[in-house]
Amino acid sequence: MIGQLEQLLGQLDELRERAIAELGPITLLSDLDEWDIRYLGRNKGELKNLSAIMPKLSKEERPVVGQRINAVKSELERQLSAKRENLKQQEMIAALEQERIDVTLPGRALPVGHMHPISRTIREVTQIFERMGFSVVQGREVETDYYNFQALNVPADHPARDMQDTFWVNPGQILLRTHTSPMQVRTMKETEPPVRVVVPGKVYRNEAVDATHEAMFHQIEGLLVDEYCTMADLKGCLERFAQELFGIDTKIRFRGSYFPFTEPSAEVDVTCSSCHGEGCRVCKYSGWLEVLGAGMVHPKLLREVGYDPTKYRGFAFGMGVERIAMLKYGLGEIRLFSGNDLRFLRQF
Ligand code: FA5
Repeated sequence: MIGQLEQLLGQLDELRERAIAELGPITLLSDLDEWDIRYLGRNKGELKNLSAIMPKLSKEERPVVGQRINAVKSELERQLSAKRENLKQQEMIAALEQERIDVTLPGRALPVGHMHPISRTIREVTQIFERMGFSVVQGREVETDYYNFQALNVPADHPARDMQDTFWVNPGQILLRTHTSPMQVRTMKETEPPVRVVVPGKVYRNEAVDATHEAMFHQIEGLLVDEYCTMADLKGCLERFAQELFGIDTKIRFRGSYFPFTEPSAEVDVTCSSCHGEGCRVCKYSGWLEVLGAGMVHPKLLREVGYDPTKYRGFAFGMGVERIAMLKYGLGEIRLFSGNDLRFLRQF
């Protein structure tokens, strides 16, 4: 029996030596798991197999073997956990080394976009009017014949329709708005006076495109209705606008004109911002540039929307944003704005 005990203890020592010797060269956590199962596994681990002999031992031998088994087990578990810790550490160091960020490298510059010159002009213009107490409202690009023409005092057979060639969606009924003026009628129908709005947006005209004409362009409509409102207020308001946008020494000039929805009507010129009124190529040596159409709201419109024309008066104006931007940036070609040429756009 003594011989069997000695042999068993010897086997335990041998197992311990072998396990520790195998543990040393392991470099992968997956191999470590295999080692764990082989020696310390609960079902078929080598230590478990040797423990199976316990019931066959005598009462005296059992504690001796039991203690040795426990000692070997604790030793192996301790070594396993130390090795696991060590491998994890090494893996982390390797990962850190591989993913190292060199904070001294110069950054990669990302291309930064900016606002389109037309959006910028719209923002500048509307902000000027906002400072004067106007609110900004948006209209619709697809309009009815009623709002685009009829309600603006342009009946079906009116020659003024020829002034704005129309893209029809449904001929005679639905169209792409030819100006932002339909919003005069819509706004007045929706609100009680006093009214003070500006309306920026796209408009469409079926006309030949050239250096100063586009088939799709932007307008900004202005409308003010109140009990006391005169042509002098319109003039003061537009003069203030022109001076804020083009410079304090800018002057404006009214020339008599005709729009069916204003009476009286005017074309408004500003002193050329290129030559300050001296005369140059941009203003065709006149010193003046036309920027918008304007006038006092026609009493027919006031009646149409249910306002009392004996109590209320209003003024309205409509400007072409592209034309304003051309003046502001000294450009002679309107098509540059819609050409999407980055060499042009990057200059703003
Ligand atoms: C109108 O569209 C009127 N609704 C303006 C108005 C509003 C008058 C309120 C009175 C009261 P007109 O067709 O002139 O008017 O156009 C106004 C501005 O739009 C012009 O002064 C010009 O700056 C611009 N414009 C007109 N046609 C074109 C075009 N094809 N391409 C670019 N800009 C244009």
